[in-house]
Amino acid sequence: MSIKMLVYGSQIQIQYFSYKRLYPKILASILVICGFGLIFKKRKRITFLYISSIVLTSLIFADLIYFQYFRDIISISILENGLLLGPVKSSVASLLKWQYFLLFIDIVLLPGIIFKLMIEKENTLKVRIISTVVVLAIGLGYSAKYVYKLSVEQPNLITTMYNRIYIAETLGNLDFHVLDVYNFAYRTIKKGTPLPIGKQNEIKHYFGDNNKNSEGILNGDGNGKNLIVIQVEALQQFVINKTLNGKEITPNLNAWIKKSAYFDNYFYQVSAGNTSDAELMTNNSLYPASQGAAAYMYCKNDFDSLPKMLEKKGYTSIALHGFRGDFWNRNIMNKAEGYDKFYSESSFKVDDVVGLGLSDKSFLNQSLNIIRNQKQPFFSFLVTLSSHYPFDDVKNYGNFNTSEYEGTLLGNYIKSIHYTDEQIGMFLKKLDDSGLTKDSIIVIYGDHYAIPKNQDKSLYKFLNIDKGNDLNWMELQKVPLIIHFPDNKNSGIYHAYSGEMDLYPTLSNLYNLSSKYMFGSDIFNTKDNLVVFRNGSFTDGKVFYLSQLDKYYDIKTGEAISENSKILNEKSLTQKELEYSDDILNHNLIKKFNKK
Ligand code: GP9
Ligand code: MN
Repeated sequence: MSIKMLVYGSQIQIQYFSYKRLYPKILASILVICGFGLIFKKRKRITFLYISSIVLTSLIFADLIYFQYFRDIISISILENGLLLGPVKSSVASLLKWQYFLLFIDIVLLPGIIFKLMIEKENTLKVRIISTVVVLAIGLGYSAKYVYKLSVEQPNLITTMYNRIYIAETLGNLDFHVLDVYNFAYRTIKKGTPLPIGKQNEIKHYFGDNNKNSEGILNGDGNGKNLIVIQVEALQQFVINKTLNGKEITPNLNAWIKKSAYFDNYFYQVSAGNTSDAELMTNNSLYPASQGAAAYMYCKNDFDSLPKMLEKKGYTSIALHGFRGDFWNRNIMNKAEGYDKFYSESSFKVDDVVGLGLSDKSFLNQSLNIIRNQKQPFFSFLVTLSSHYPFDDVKNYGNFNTSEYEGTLLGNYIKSIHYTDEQIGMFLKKLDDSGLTKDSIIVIYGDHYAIPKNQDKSLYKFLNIDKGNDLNWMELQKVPLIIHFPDNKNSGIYHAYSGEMDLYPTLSNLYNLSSKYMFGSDIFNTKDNLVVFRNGSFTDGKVFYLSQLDKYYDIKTGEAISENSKILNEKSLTQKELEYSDDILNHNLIKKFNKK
Protein backbone atom coordinates (compact mmCIF):
# COMPACT_ATOMS: atom_id res chain seq x y z
CA MET A 1 0.00 0.00 0.00
CA SER A 2 2.77 2.42 0.81
CA ILE A 3 4.31 1.86 -2.61
CA LYS A 4 0.98 2.65 -4.26
CA MET A 5 0.63 5.82 -2.23
CA LEU A 6 4.13 6.83 -3.22
CA VAL A 7 3.27 6.26 -6.87
CA TYR A 8 0.29 8.57 -6.45
CA GLY A 9 2.51 11.18 -4.78
CA SER A 10 5.00 11.02 -7.62
CA GLN A 11 2.22 11.52 -10.18
CA ILE A 12 0.75 14.66 -8.62
CA GLN A 13 4.07 16.32 -7.93
CA ILE A 14 6.57 15.64 -10.64
CA GLN A 15 8.91 18.59 -10.21
CA TYR A 16 9.65 18.57 -6.51
CA PHE A 17 8.71 15.04 -5.66
CA SER A 18 10.85 13.45 -2.96
CA TYR A 19 10.41 9.90 -1.70
CA LYS A 20 12.26 10.80 1.46
CA ARG A 21 9.85 13.57 2.31
CA LEU A 22 6.67 11.67 1.64
CA TYR A 23 7.53 8.15 2.77
CA PRO A 24 7.53 8.64 6.57
CA LYS A 25 4.09 10.26 6.38
CA ILE A 26 2.64 7.48 4.31
CA LEU A 27 4.17 4.87 6.59
CA ALA A 28 2.58 6.50 9.63
CA SER A 29 -0.89 6.36 8.07
CA ILE A 30 -0.43 2.76 6.94
CA LEU A 31 0.61 1.88 10.50
CA VAL A 32 -2.72 3.20 11.74
CA ILE A 33 -4.59 0.82 9.45
CA CYS A 34 -2.33 -2.06 10.51
CA GLY A 35 -2.86 -1.10 14.13
CA PHE A 36 -6.62 -1.47 13.78
CA GLY A 37 -6.11 -4.79 12.06
CA LEU A 38 -4.05 -6.20 14.88
CA ILE A 39 -6.98 -6.29 17.29
CA PHE A 40 -8.73 -8.95 15.21
CA LYS A 41 -8.10 -12.64 15.27
CA LYS A 42 -6.12 -14.14 12.42
CA ARG A 43 -8.85 -14.77 9.86
CA LYS A 44 -10.73 -11.55 10.54
CA ARG A 45 -7.50 -9.59 10.61
CA ILE A 46 -6.54 -10.76 7.18
CA THR A 47 -10.00 -10.05 5.86
CA PHE A 48 -9.85 -6.55 7.39
CA LEU A 49 -6.47 -5.82 5.83
CA TYR A 50 -7.53 -7.24 2.49
CA ILE A 51 -10.66 -5.10 2.37
CA SER A 52 -8.67 -2.05 3.49
CA SER A 53 -6.32 -2.76 0.63
CA ILE A 54 -9.13 -2.83 -1.90
CA VAL A 55 -10.71 0.35 -0.56
CA LEU A 56 -7.44 2.25 -0.46
CA THR A 57 -6.37 1.04 -3.89
CA SER A 58 -9.67 2.11 -5.38
CA LEU A 59 -9.25 5.50 -3.74
CA ILE A 60 -5.79 5.93 -5.22
CA PHE A 61 -7.10 4.80 -8.59
CA ALA A 62 -9.94 7.35 -8.47
CA ASP A 63 -7.66 10.13 -7.21
CA LEU A 64 -5.20 9.45 -10.03
CA ILE A 65 -7.87 9.65 -12.72
CA TYR A 66 -9.41 12.74 -11.17
CA PHE A 67 -6.02 14.42 -11.08
CA GLN A 68 -5.51 13.79 -14.79
CA TYR A 69 -8.44 16.00 -15.58
CA PHE A 70 -8.86 18.51 -12.77
CA ARG A 71 -5.33 18.76 -11.35
CA ASP A 72 -6.99 18.40 -7.97
CA ILE A 73 -7.86 15.70 -5.45
CA ILE A 74 -11.35 14.34 -4.84
CA SER A 75 -12.91 15.85 -1.74
CA ILE A 76 -16.34 15.71 -0.17
CA SER A 77 -17.11 19.28 -1.21
CA ILE A 78 -16.27 18.32 -4.79
CA LEU A 79 -18.53 15.28 -4.61
CA GLU A 80 -21.28 17.43 -3.13
CA ASN A 81 -20.88 19.97 -5.87
CA GLY A 82 -20.41 17.50 -8.67
CA LEU A 83 -23.57 18.71 -10.33
CA LEU A 84 -22.59 22.35 -10.20
CA LEU A 85 -19.55 21.66 -12.31
CA GLY A 86 -21.62 20.44 -15.19
CA PRO A 87 -20.80 17.49 -17.38
CA VAL A 88 -17.16 16.57 -17.63
CA LYS A 89 -16.31 17.07 -21.25
CA SER A 90 -13.85 14.29 -21.78
CA SER A 91 -15.03 10.88 -20.72
CA VAL A 92 -13.42 8.99 -17.89
CA ALA A 93 -12.29 6.35 -20.36
CA SER A 94 -9.96 8.76 -22.09
CA LEU A 95 -8.27 9.49 -18.77
CA LEU A 96 -7.53 5.86 -18.00
CA LYS A 97 -3.98 4.66 -18.47
CA TRP A 98 -3.28 0.95 -18.60
CA GLN A 99 -0.55 1.40 -15.99
CA TYR A 100 -3.15 2.37 -13.43
CA PHE A 101 -4.49 -1.15 -13.46
CA LEU A 102 -1.14 -2.39 -12.14
CA LEU A 103 -2.32 -0.97 -8.83
CA PHE A 104 -4.67 -3.94 -8.54
CA ILE A 105 -2.09 -6.65 -9.18
CA ASP A 106 -1.54 -7.45 -5.52
CA ILE A 107 -5.25 -7.52 -4.91
CA VAL A 108 -5.53 -10.27 -7.49
CA LEU A 109 -2.47 -12.18 -6.34
CA LEU A 110 -2.86 -11.67 -2.58
CA PRO A 111 -5.49 -14.31 -1.83
CA GLY A 112 -2.92 -17.02 -2.62
CA ILE A 113 -0.39 -15.53 -0.24
CA ILE A 114 -3.03 -14.94 2.38
CA PHE A 115 -3.80 -18.60 2.30
CA LYS A 116 -0.22 -19.34 3.29
CA LEU A 117 -0.36 -16.78 6.10
CA MET A 118 -3.20 -18.71 7.64
CA ILE A 119 -0.71 -21.22 8.97
CA GLU A 120 0.62 -18.62 11.38
CA LYS A 121 -0.39 -19.32 14.99
CA GLU A 122 -3.18 -17.43 16.75
CA ASN A 123 -2.24 -14.55 19.12
CA THR A 124 -3.74 -14.28 22.59
CA LEU A 125 -6.11 -11.39 23.33
CA LYS A 126 -3.46 -9.77 25.51
CA VAL A 127 -0.89 -9.82 22.73
CA ARG A 128 -3.46 -8.48 20.28
CA ILE A 129 -4.43 -5.59 22.53
CA ILE A 130 -0.85 -4.65 23.32
CA SER A 131 0.26 -4.81 19.71
CA THR A 132 -2.77 -2.77 18.60
CA VAL A 133 -2.08 -0.08 21.20
CA VAL A 134 1.61 0.11 20.40
CA VAL A 135 1.25 0.20 16.61
CA LEU A 136 -1.69 2.63 16.75
CA ALA A 137 0.18 4.90 19.13
CA ILE A 138 3.17 5.02 16.81
CA GLY A 139 1.06 5.53 13.69
CA LEU A 140 -1.28 8.12 15.17
CA GLY A 141 1.54 9.85 17.04
CA TYR A 142 3.60 10.32 13.91
CA SER A 143 0.61 11.27 11.76
CA ALA A 144 -0.42 13.90 14.31
CA LYS A 145 3.12 15.19 14.39
CA TYR A 146 3.23 15.65 10.61
CA VAL A 147 -0.18 17.31 10.51
CA TYR A 148 0.85 19.61 13.32
CA LYS A 149 4.11 20.49 11.58
CA LEU A 150 2.23 21.38 8.41
CA SER A 151 -0.23 23.50 10.36
CA VAL A 152 2.65 25.49 11.82
CA GLU A 153 4.39 25.95 8.47
CA GLN A 154 1.16 26.82 6.65
CA PRO A 155 -1.30 28.22 9.18
CA ASN A 156 -4.95 27.75 8.19
CA LEU A 157 -4.15 25.23 5.49
CA ILE A 158 -5.59 22.32 7.46
CA THR A 159 -8.88 23.98 8.40
CA THR A 160 -9.43 25.81 5.14
CA MET A 161 -7.98 23.19 2.75
CA TYR A 162 -7.32 26.01 0.31
CA ASN A 163 -4.59 24.06 -1.45
CA ARG A 164 -5.78 20.47 -1.42
CA ILE A 165 -3.13 19.11 -3.73
CA TYR A 166 -0.42 20.52 -1.52
CA ILE A 167 -1.83 18.66 1.48
CA ALA A 168 -2.01 15.46 -0.54
CA GLU A 169 1.52 15.82 -1.80
CA THR A 170 2.91 16.62 1.65
CA LEU A 171 0.95 14.16 3.80
CA GLY A 172 -0.18 11.57 1.29
CA ASN A 173 -3.69 11.12 -0.05
CA LEU A 174 -4.94 8.97 2.83
CA ASP A 175 -4.23 11.69 5.38
CA PHE A 176 -5.81 14.21 3.05
CA HIS A 177 -9.05 12.22 2.92
CA VAL A 178 -9.11 11.77 6.68
CA LEU A 179 -8.69 15.52 7.21
CA ASP A 180 -11.33 16.19 4.58
CA VAL A 181 -13.84 13.93 6.33
CA TYR A 182 -13.05 15.57 9.65
CA ASN A 183 -13.63 19.07 8.24
CA PHE A 184 -16.82 17.92 6.56
CA ALA A 185 -18.18 16.48 9.81
CA TYR A 186 -17.33 19.70 11.61
CA ARG A 187 -19.19 21.78 8.99
CA THR A 188 -22.20 19.49 8.98
CA ILE A 189 -22.62 19.60 12.74
CA LYS A 190 -22.35 23.38 12.63
CA LYS A 191 -24.98 23.76 9.95
CA GLY A 192 -27.17 20.99 11.38
CA THR A 193 -28.81 22.76 14.30
CA PRO A 194 -31.75 24.75 12.90
CA LEU A 195 -32.07 28.44 13.67
CA PRO A 196 -35.35 29.43 15.36
CA ILE A 197 -37.75 31.40 13.13
CA GLY A 198 -37.71 34.26 15.64
CA LYS A 199 -33.98 34.61 15.21
CA GLN A 200 -34.28 34.45 11.43
CA ASN A 201 -36.76 37.32 11.48
CA GLU A 202 -34.59 39.30 13.85
CA ILE A 203 -31.70 39.04 11.41
CA LYS A 204 -33.86 39.91 8.43
CA HIS A 205 -35.20 42.99 10.20
CA TYR A 206 -31.72 44.06 11.18
CA PHE A 207 -31.07 44.98 7.57
CA GLY A 208 -34.31 46.86 7.28
CA ASP A 209 -33.96 48.75 10.56
CA ASN A 210 -30.33 49.26 10.02
CA ASN A 211 -30.76 50.78 6.60
CA LYS A 212 -27.30 52.24 6.33
CA ASN A 213 -27.51 52.29 2.58
CA SER A 214 -30.15 54.91 2.14
CA GLU A 215 -29.93 56.91 -1.00
CA GLY A 216 -27.36 59.67 -0.94
CA ILE A 217 -24.80 61.30 -3.17
CA LEU A 218 -23.72 59.54 -6.36
CA ASN A 219 -26.81 57.34 -6.28
CA GLY A 220 -27.22 55.82 -9.71
CA ASP A 221 -24.10 57.52 -11.09
CA GLY A 222 -22.93 54.18 -12.47
CA ASN A 223 -26.16 53.40 -14.29
CA GLY A 224 -25.38 51.78 -17.61
CA LYS A 225 -21.61 52.06 -17.06
CA ASN A 226 -19.41 48.99 -17.18
CA LEU A 227 -17.76 47.91 -13.97
CA ILE A 228 -14.16 46.71 -13.93
CA VAL A 229 -12.79 45.57 -10.58
CA ILE A 230 -9.15 44.59 -10.14
CA GLN A 231 -8.27 42.83 -6.91
CA VAL A 232 -4.51 43.09 -6.62
CA GLU A 233 -2.56 40.37 -4.82
CA ALA A 234 -0.94 41.65 -1.61
CA LEU A 235 -1.15 45.33 -2.56
CA GLN A 236 -0.66 46.91 0.85
CA GLN A 237 -1.23 50.61 1.33
CA PHE A 238 2.18 51.64 2.66
CA VAL A 239 3.78 51.45 -0.80
CA ILE A 240 1.39 54.04 -2.27
CA ASN A 241 3.02 57.44 -2.84
CA LYS A 242 6.17 56.09 -1.21
CA THR A 243 9.62 56.57 -2.69
CA LEU A 244 12.80 54.60 -2.25
CA ASN A 245 16.06 56.28 -3.32
CA GLY A 246 13.93 59.02 -4.84
CA LYS A 247 12.00 56.55 -7.00
CA GLU A 248 8.31 55.89 -6.64
CA ILE A 249 7.48 52.26 -5.85
CA THR A 250 4.08 52.42 -7.56
CA PRO A 251 4.32 55.34 -10.04
CA ASN A 252 1.39 54.14 -12.15
CA LEU A 253 -1.06 53.72 -9.31
CA ASN A 254 0.08 57.04 -7.84
CA ALA A 255 -0.70 58.81 -11.10
CA TRP A 256 -4.03 56.99 -11.41
CA ILE A 257 -5.00 57.95 -7.85
CA LYS A 258 -4.77 61.63 -8.78
CA LYS A 259 -7.56 61.07 -11.29
CA SER A 260 -9.67 58.92 -8.96
CA ALA A 261 -11.51 58.75 -5.68
CA TYR A 262 -8.83 57.36 -3.41
CA PHE A 263 -9.69 55.92 0.01
CA ASP A 264 -6.66 56.00 2.25
CA ASN A 265 -8.20 54.42 5.36
CA TYR A 266 -9.47 51.25 3.73
CA PHE A 267 -8.74 48.04 5.65
CA TYR A 268 -8.60 44.49 4.47
CA GLN A 269 -10.87 42.32 6.64
CA VAL A 270 -9.90 38.85 5.50
CA SER A 271 -9.65 35.85 7.81
CA ALA A 272 -8.56 32.26 7.19
CA GLY A 273 -9.89 32.39 3.63
CA ASN A 274 -7.34 35.06 2.72
CA THR A 275 -7.72 36.04 -0.98
CA SER A 276 -11.03 34.20 -1.22
CA ASP A 277 -12.36 36.15 1.76
CA ALA A 278 -11.55 39.40 -0.04
CA GLU A 279 -13.54 38.08 -3.00
CA LEU A 280 -16.41 37.02 -0.73
CA MET A 281 -16.67 40.41 0.94
CA THR A 282 -16.37 42.40 -2.27
CA ASN A 283 -19.09 40.35 -3.92
CA ASN A 284 -21.45 39.93 -0.96
CA SER A 285 -20.59 42.19 1.96
CA LEU A 286 -20.78 39.15 4.23
CA TYR A 287 -18.08 38.49 6.83
CA PRO A 288 -15.58 35.67 6.35
CA ALA A 289 -16.38 32.40 8.13
CA SER A 290 -15.49 32.19 11.82
CA GLN A 291 -13.33 29.20 11.00
CA GLY A 292 -12.16 27.80 7.70
CA ALA A 293 -12.78 29.32 4.30
CA ALA A 294 -16.31 30.36 3.38
CA ALA A 295 -15.55 29.66 -0.28
CA TYR A 296 -15.44 25.95 0.54
CA MET A 297 -17.94 25.75 3.35
CA TYR A 298 -20.77 27.77 1.87
CA CYS A 299 -20.39 27.34 -1.85
CA LYS A 300 -23.81 25.70 -2.03
CA ASN A 301 -25.54 28.69 -0.44
CA ASP A 302 -27.68 31.28 -2.20
CA PHE A 303 -26.08 34.69 -2.52
CA ASP A 304 -27.49 38.11 -3.36
CA SER A 305 -24.12 38.91 -4.85
CA LEU A 306 -22.89 41.77 -6.98
CA PRO A 307 -23.06 39.81 -10.27
CA LYS A 308 -26.60 38.65 -9.48
CA MET A 309 -27.81 42.15 -8.71
CA LEU A 310 -26.10 43.56 -11.79
CA GLU A 311 -27.71 40.83 -13.86
CA LYS A 312 -31.10 42.27 -12.97
CA LYS A 313 -29.89 45.45 -14.66
CA GLY A 314 -28.89 43.60 -17.80
CA TYR A 315 -25.21 43.12 -17.04
CA THR A 316 -23.11 40.07 -17.87
CA SER A 317 -20.40 39.27 -15.36
CA ILE A 318 -17.14 37.44 -15.75
CA ALA A 319 -14.34 36.61 -13.31
CA LEU A 320 -10.73 36.24 -14.45
CA HIS A 321 -7.71 34.83 -12.62
CA GLY A 322 -4.57 33.25 -14.06
CA PHE A 323 -4.24 30.38 -11.59
CA ARG A 324 -5.73 26.91 -11.16
CA GLY A 325 -9.51 27.11 -11.19
CA ASP A 326 -9.91 24.80 -8.21
CA PHE A 327 -7.77 27.03 -6.00
CA TRP A 328 -9.92 28.54 -3.24
CA ASN A 329 -12.79 26.61 -4.83
CA ARG A 330 -13.29 29.39 -7.37
CA ASN A 331 -14.68 27.06 -10.05
CA ILE A 332 -17.63 26.43 -7.79
CA MET A 333 -17.85 29.63 -5.76
CA ASN A 334 -17.79 31.95 -8.77
CA LYS A 335 -20.67 30.00 -10.23
CA ALA A 336 -22.62 30.23 -6.97
CA GLU A 337 -22.07 33.98 -6.98
CA GLY A 338 -23.62 34.25 -10.39
CA TYR A 339 -20.65 34.90 -12.66
CA ASP A 340 -21.61 33.97 -16.20
CA LYS A 341 -18.11 32.71 -16.86
CA PHE A 342 -14.91 32.19 -14.92
CA TYR A 343 -11.68 32.39 -16.90
CA SER A 344 -9.06 30.48 -14.90
CA GLU A 345 -5.55 29.39 -15.85
CA SER A 346 -6.79 26.89 -18.40
CA SER A 347 -8.56 29.67 -20.34
CA PHE A 348 -5.30 31.56 -20.76
CA LYS A 349 -2.18 30.88 -22.74
CA VAL A 350 0.48 30.43 -20.08
CA ASP A 351 3.21 32.09 -22.13
CA ASP A 352 4.94 34.02 -19.36
CA VAL A 353 5.40 32.89 -15.77
CA VAL A 354 6.18 35.09 -12.77
CA GLY A 355 5.97 33.84 -9.19
CA LEU A 356 3.13 31.35 -8.72
CA GLY A 357 2.04 31.20 -12.33
CA LEU A 358 0.84 33.21 -15.31
CA SER A 359 2.44 36.66 -15.09
CA ASP A 360 0.32 39.74 -14.41
CA LYS A 361 1.67 41.13 -17.67
CA SER A 362 0.31 38.33 -19.79
CA PHE A 363 -2.81 37.90 -17.65
CA LEU A 364 -3.81 41.55 -17.92
CA ASN A 365 -3.09 41.65 -21.64
CA GLN A 366 -5.14 38.56 -22.37
CA SER A 367 -7.88 39.72 -20.01
CA LEU A 368 -8.12 43.02 -21.86
CA ASN A 369 -8.86 41.16 -25.08
CA ILE A 370 -11.59 39.19 -23.34
CA ILE A 371 -13.09 42.26 -21.70
CA ARG A 372 -13.07 44.24 -24.93
CA ASN A 373 -15.24 41.61 -26.56
CA GLN A 374 -17.68 41.43 -23.68
CA LYS A 375 -21.19 42.59 -24.43
CA GLN A 376 -21.85 45.94 -22.74
CA PRO A 377 -22.81 46.82 -20.08
CA PHE A 378 -20.55 44.34 -18.30
CA PHE A 379 -18.88 43.58 -15.02
CA SER A 380 -15.37 42.11 -15.10
CA PHE A 381 -13.71 40.96 -11.91
CA LEU A 382 -9.95 40.44 -12.23
CA VAL A 383 -7.70 38.92 -9.58
CA THR A 384 -3.92 39.31 -10.09
CA LEU A 385 -1.25 36.87 -8.97
CA SER A 386 2.40 37.86 -9.52
CA SER A 387 2.96 39.81 -6.30
CA HIS A 388 2.25 36.73 -4.18
CA TYR A 389 4.20 35.88 -1.05
CA PRO A 390 7.14 35.05 -0.69
CA PHE A 391 7.95 37.48 -3.54
CA ASP A 392 11.06 35.56 -4.42
CA ASP A 393 10.88 35.50 -8.21
CA VAL A 394 13.19 38.50 -8.12
CA LYS A 395 14.82 37.94 -11.49
CA ASN A 396 11.46 38.33 -13.19
CA TYR A 397 10.28 41.43 -11.33
CA GLY A 398 12.69 43.77 -13.14
CA ASN A 399 15.45 45.79 -11.57
CA PHE A 400 13.95 48.17 -9.05
CA ASN A 401 16.84 48.91 -6.68
CA THR A 402 15.88 48.50 -3.03
CA SER A 403 19.44 49.25 -1.76
CA GLU A 404 19.63 48.29 1.93
CA TYR A 405 16.55 46.12 1.55
CA GLU A 406 18.03 43.99 -1.24
CA GLY A 407 17.54 40.31 -0.48
CA THR A 408 15.05 40.90 2.36
CA LEU A 409 11.37 39.95 2.23
CA LEU A 410 10.41 43.63 2.28
CA GLY A 411 12.85 44.43 -0.52
CA ASN A 412 11.57 41.57 -2.62
CA TYR A 413 7.98 42.62 -2.00
CA ILE A 414 8.76 46.13 -3.17
CA LYS A 415 10.25 44.72 -6.36
CA SER A 416 7.22 42.51 -6.93
CA ILE A 417 4.65 45.24 -6.35
CA HIS A 418 6.65 47.62 -8.54
CA TYR A 419 6.38 45.01 -11.28
CA THR A 420 2.62 44.61 -10.78
CA ASP A 421 2.17 48.39 -10.71
CA GLU A 422 3.85 48.59 -14.10
CA GLN A 423 1.52 45.96 -15.55
CA ILE A 424 -1.56 47.68 -14.13
CA GLY A 425 -0.29 50.95 -15.61
CA MET A 426 -0.03 49.30 -19.00
CA PHE A 427 -3.50 47.77 -18.66
CA LEU A 428 -5.05 51.12 -17.72
CA LYS A 429 -3.34 52.84 -20.62
CA LYS A 430 -4.67 50.28 -23.10
CA LEU A 431 -8.10 50.49 -21.52
CA ASP A 432 -7.97 54.24 -21.99
CA ASP A 433 -6.88 53.85 -25.61
CA SER A 434 -9.75 51.47 -26.24
CA GLY A 435 -12.20 54.12 -25.10
CA LEU A 436 -13.58 51.91 -22.32
CA THR A 437 -12.48 54.23 -19.50
CA LYS A 438 -15.12 56.78 -20.32
CA ASP A 439 -17.87 54.16 -20.15
CA SER A 440 -16.67 52.34 -17.05
CA ILE A 441 -16.16 52.64 -13.34
CA ILE A 442 -12.81 51.07 -12.52
CA VAL A 443 -12.11 49.83 -9.01
CA ILE A 444 -8.67 48.77 -7.81
CA TYR A 445 -7.85 47.49 -4.32
CA GLY A 446 -5.47 45.15 -2.50
CA ASP A 447 -6.75 41.83 -1.16
CA HIS A 448 -4.70 41.64 2.05
CA TYR A 449 -1.34 42.31 3.68
CA ALA A 450 2.01 41.58 2.11
CA ILE A 451 4.32 41.86 5.10
CA PRO A 452 3.64 39.29 7.83
CA LYS A 453 3.83 40.12 11.52
CA ASN A 454 7.17 38.40 12.00
CA GLN A 455 8.71 41.03 9.69
CA ASP A 456 7.25 43.99 11.60
CA LYS A 457 10.63 45.41 12.60
CA SER A 458 11.78 45.78 9.04
CA LEU A 459 8.52 47.48 8.04
CA TYR A 460 8.71 49.87 11.00
CA LYS A 461 12.25 50.75 10.03
CA PHE A 462 11.26 51.34 6.42
CA LEU A 463 8.47 53.68 7.54
CA ASN A 464 10.54 55.39 10.23
CA ILE A 465 8.23 54.26 13.00
CA ASP A 466 10.29 53.79 16.09
CA LYS A 467 9.23 51.18 18.57
CA GLY A 468 6.09 50.23 16.74
CA ASN A 469 3.28 48.86 18.90
CA ASP A 470 0.12 46.84 18.31
CA LEU A 471 -1.89 49.91 17.36
CA ASN A 472 0.74 50.94 14.79
CA TRP A 473 0.60 47.47 13.38
CA MET A 474 -3.20 47.48 13.05
CA GLU A 475 -3.11 50.91 11.41
CA LEU A 476 -0.75 49.47 8.82
CA GLN A 477 -3.24 46.79 7.82
CA LYS A 478 -4.72 48.98 5.13
CA VAL A 479 -4.93 48.40 1.41
CA PRO A 480 -5.57 51.12 -1.14
CA LEU A 481 -9.05 51.47 -2.63
CA ILE A 482 -9.13 53.46 -5.86
CA ILE A 483 -12.41 54.16 -7.64
CA HIS A 484 -12.09 55.81 -11.02
CA PHE A 485 -15.08 57.46 -12.66
CA PRO A 486 -15.44 58.50 -16.30
CA ASP A 487 -13.85 61.91 -17.00
CA ASN A 488 -11.95 61.67 -13.70
CA LYS A 489 -15.07 62.71 -11.80
CA ASN A 490 -15.20 62.66 -7.99
CA SER A 491 -11.41 62.52 -7.75
CA GLY A 492 -9.77 63.34 -4.45
CA ILE A 493 -8.63 61.68 -1.27
CA TYR A 494 -11.34 60.30 0.98
CA HIS A 495 -10.34 59.61 4.57
CA ALA A 496 -13.41 57.69 5.75
CA TYR A 497 -12.53 54.63 7.79
CA SER A 498 -13.77 51.69 5.79
CA GLY A 499 -12.92 48.23 4.56
CA GLU A 500 -13.60 45.45 2.09
CA MET A 501 -17.09 44.92 3.53
CA ASP A 502 -18.02 48.39 2.29
CA LEU A 503 -17.27 48.08 -1.40
CA TYR A 504 -20.42 46.23 -2.38
CA PRO A 505 -22.78 48.67 -0.62
CA THR A 506 -20.86 51.51 -2.25
CA LEU A 507 -21.24 49.96 -5.69
CA SER A 508 -24.82 49.11 -4.87
CA ASN A 509 -25.50 52.82 -4.40
CA LEU A 510 -23.59 53.77 -7.56
CA TYR A 511 -25.45 51.23 -9.69
CA ASN A 512 -28.73 51.59 -7.86
CA LEU A 513 -28.93 47.88 -7.09
CA SER A 514 -31.59 46.21 -5.01
CA SER A 515 -29.14 44.42 -2.68
CA LYS A 516 -30.52 44.18 0.84
CA TYR A 517 -28.45 41.87 2.96
CA MET A 518 -25.13 43.65 3.25
CA PHE A 519 -23.31 44.38 6.49
CA GLY A 520 -21.06 47.11 5.13
CA SER A 521 -21.88 50.72 4.33
CA ASP A 522 -21.74 52.95 1.29
CA ILE A 523 -18.58 54.89 1.96
CA PHE A 524 -19.49 57.90 -0.12
CA ASN A 525 -22.42 58.47 2.21
CA THR A 526 -21.73 57.23 5.73
CA LYS A 527 -20.24 59.34 8.41
CA ASP A 528 -19.84 57.00 11.35
CA ASN A 529 -18.70 53.81 9.78
CA LEU A 530 -17.62 50.88 11.88
CA VAL A 531 -14.91 48.63 10.48
CA VAL A 532 -15.29 45.17 11.99
CA PHE A 533 -12.59 42.52 11.88
CA ARG A 534 -13.22 38.81 12.03
CA ASN A 535 -11.36 38.44 15.34
CA GLY A 536 -13.73 40.93 17.02
CA SER A 537 -11.44 43.95 16.73
CA PHE A 538 -13.04 47.10 15.34
CA THR A 539 -12.44 50.75 14.64
CA ASP A 540 -14.66 53.76 14.09
CA GLY A 541 -11.83 56.00 12.92
CA LYS A 542 -11.29 57.51 16.36
CA VAL A 543 -10.97 54.48 18.56
CA PHE A 544 -9.37 51.16 17.76
CA TYR A 545 -10.36 48.12 19.78
CA LEU A 546 -7.84 45.29 19.66
CA SER A 547 -9.58 42.10 20.68
CA GLN A 548 -6.40 40.10 21.16
CA LEU A 549 -5.38 42.51 23.97
CA ASP A 550 -8.93 43.46 24.92
CA LYS A 551 -7.80 47.10 24.86
CA TYR A 552 -9.09 50.34 23.35
CA TYR A 553 -6.81 52.93 21.85
CA ASP A 554 -7.30 56.53 20.91
CA ILE A 555 -6.02 56.60 17.35
CA LYS A 556 -4.81 60.21 17.47
CA THR A 557 -2.82 60.00 20.71
CA GLY A 558 -1.99 56.31 20.56
CA GLU A 559 -2.93 56.05 24.24
CA ALA A 560 -4.95 53.21 25.71
CA ILE A 561 -8.33 54.47 26.91
CA SER A 562 -11.04 53.03 29.08
CA GLU A 563 -14.47 51.83 28.02
CA ASN A 564 -17.36 54.23 27.59
CA SER A 565 -20.91 53.68 26.47
CA LYS A 566 -20.21 54.56 22.83
CA ILE A 567 -17.39 52.04 22.59
CA LEU A 568 -19.44 49.41 24.37
CA ASN A 569 -22.24 49.91 21.85
CA GLU A 570 -19.78 49.46 19.04
CA LYS A 571 -18.43 46.37 20.68
CA SER A 572 -21.83 44.77 20.92
CA LEU A 573 -22.67 45.81 17.36
CA THR A 574 -19.44 44.15 16.23
CA GLN A 575 -20.39 40.90 17.93
CA LYS A 576 -23.91 41.09 16.62
CA GLU A 577 -22.82 41.57 13.01
CA LEU A 578 -20.35 38.70 13.17
CA GLU A 579 -22.94 36.44 14.74
CA TYR A 580 -25.64 37.39 12.21
CA SER A 581 -23.27 36.91 9.32
CA ASP A 582 -22.31 33.45 10.63
CA ASP A 583 -25.99 32.58 10.97
CA ILE A 584 -26.66 33.70 7.40
CA LEU A 585 -23.87 31.50 6.09
CA ASN A 586 -24.48 28.49 8.34
CA HIS A 587 -28.22 28.40 7.70
CA ASN A 588 -28.31 29.67 4.14
CA LEU A 589 -30.64 32.44 5.28
CA ILE A 590 -30.54 34.51 2.11
CA LYS A 591 -32.39 31.69 0.39
CA LYS A 592 -35.00 31.79 3.15
CA PHE A 593 -35.26 35.60 3.14
CA ASN A 594 -35.84 35.63 -0.59
CA LYS A 595 -38.54 32.97 -0.34
CA LYS A 596 -40.68 34.74 2.20
C1 GP9 B 1 -4.08 32.08 -5.98
C2 GP9 B 1 -4.30 33.19 -5.09
C3 GP9 B 1 -3.53 33.20 -3.84
O1 GP9 B 1 -5.15 31.73 -6.77
O2 GP9 B 1 -5.35 33.99 -5.26
O3 GP9 B 1 -4.29 33.20 -2.70
P1 GP9 B 1 -3.64 33.62 -1.30
O4 GP9 B 1 -2.54 32.64 -1.01
O5 GP9 B 1 -3.10 35.01 -1.45
O6 GP9 B 1 -4.76 33.57 -0.34
MN1 MN C 1 -3.93 36.91 -1.99
